[in-house]
Amino acid sequence: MDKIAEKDVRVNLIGENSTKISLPESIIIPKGSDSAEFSVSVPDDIEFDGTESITITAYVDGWENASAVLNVLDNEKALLSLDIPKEVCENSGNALAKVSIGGILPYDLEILLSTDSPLEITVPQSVILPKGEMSVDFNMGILDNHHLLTGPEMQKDNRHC
Ligand SMILES: [Ca+2]
Ligand SMILES: [Ca+2]
Repeated sequence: MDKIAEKDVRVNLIGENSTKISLPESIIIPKGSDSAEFSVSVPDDIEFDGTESITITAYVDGWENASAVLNVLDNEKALLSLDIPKEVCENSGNALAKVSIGGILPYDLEILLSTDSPLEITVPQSVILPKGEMSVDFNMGILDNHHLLTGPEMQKDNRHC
């Protein structure tokens, strides 16, 4: 306010997007004061939703409204993580694997997969992570190549199934 309140003044507050922030419905500017503080709480969600600009409006009946914009930044990180068994037997046929993201998306996400040993392990070219999900399972094919390691490779790791 540009002058001191002569009596308590109730100021109504409206946030444009009530799912991103919550704030008191109203605050009181006490008599003899020209301002009052209020706090805005910002819940942590799990959606990849980017920065949202939220207009907060303060109004008192018969007065001119005041508005200000608050930018709420997203804290979800664009990271993938992959869960696969640490070891599998050559003849085990297949193994379950899982790829996860650190939040949820409002659309299906195609995740591309590849392996550097296509003669030993096959993976689908891609998997679809459905919207709203944080992970998707897929099968890795484990191929039996009938090769026996010899020489230095044999000494490096000679465990068997
Ligand atoms: Ca979050
Ligand atoms: Ca978010």
